[in-house]
Amino acid sequence: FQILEDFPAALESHEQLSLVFQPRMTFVTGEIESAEALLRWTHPTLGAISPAEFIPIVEASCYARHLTAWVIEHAVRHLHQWNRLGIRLRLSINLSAFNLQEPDLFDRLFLLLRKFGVEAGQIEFELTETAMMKETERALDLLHRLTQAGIRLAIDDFGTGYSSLAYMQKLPADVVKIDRCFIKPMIKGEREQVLVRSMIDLAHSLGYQVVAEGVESVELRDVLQAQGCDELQGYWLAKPMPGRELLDWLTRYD
Ligand code: G
Ligand code: G
Ligand code: MN
Ligand code: NA
Repeated sequence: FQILEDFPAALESHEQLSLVFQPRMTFVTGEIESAEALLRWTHPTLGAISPAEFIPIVEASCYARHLTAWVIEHAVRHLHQWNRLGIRLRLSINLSAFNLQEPDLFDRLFLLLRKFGVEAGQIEFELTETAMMKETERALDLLHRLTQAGIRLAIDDFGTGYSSLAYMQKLPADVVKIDRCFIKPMIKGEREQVLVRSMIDLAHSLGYQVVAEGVESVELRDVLQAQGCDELQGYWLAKPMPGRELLDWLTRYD
């Protein structure tokens, strides 16, 4: 089995690829305002293939733009359905550095938004620091056009990549997602907590909202709330789930 040989068929099939959604909670209100869309691949003979395995391979290939186009289209279709049910959510979509080089990503996105009656503010793109720092004129230009058009940008896996603080100041992002490798160790002690508190303060002072990723316990939730973190995502709140389950989950959550 070779990922790049089988992926084109997955793109064409209506059964193999799917999205799951992991909700995000706002601390001050307790409300669920957004969810992260995550891609899943169920191979016809091999079953579930780990995204950590196939996504990096597909992303480094000529299918990177097809993968992202598939995810964006299906995310927008879900938002359209939920809007019609009166459920207003924002979806976070992961992009890779390669996607920032696509000349038509912006136009295709806005065609879809118009077609499905979804507002720009209902879309957030997540990019790792390293992807954002691939500072080509074209990438920066796209990021600026997206934010000016009302799309939100999040810096994903914050703290794990190549981050230049000088450069961070220039990025047109709205949100910083602190990577779960900083969150989990906070149960160990003071130093680990001070580190995260400093990251939150730094992000706030640069004007970003802060999301903590990988929150798995109520103890961590309490510490992060006391530290002034804005939003939380993680197994303590909910695991990623299919769209139908998310609707049931939201009803129970209310
Ligand atoms: O879904 P899971 O948490 O197992 O994801 C594993 C990795 O795959 C994460 O780094 C996540 O960001 C990435 N990932 C999941 N879905 C997508 C997607 O639609 N596009 C891209 N580029 N990455 C994704
Ligand atoms: O790189 P990115 O942040 O996009 O990765 C998202 C991945 O993190 C998804 O694969 C999701 O399944 C995983 N994830 C989400 N919440 C938790 C959590 O609380 N603990 C762990 N270990 N993984 C999580
Ligand atoms: Mn992400
Ligand atoms: Na992340």
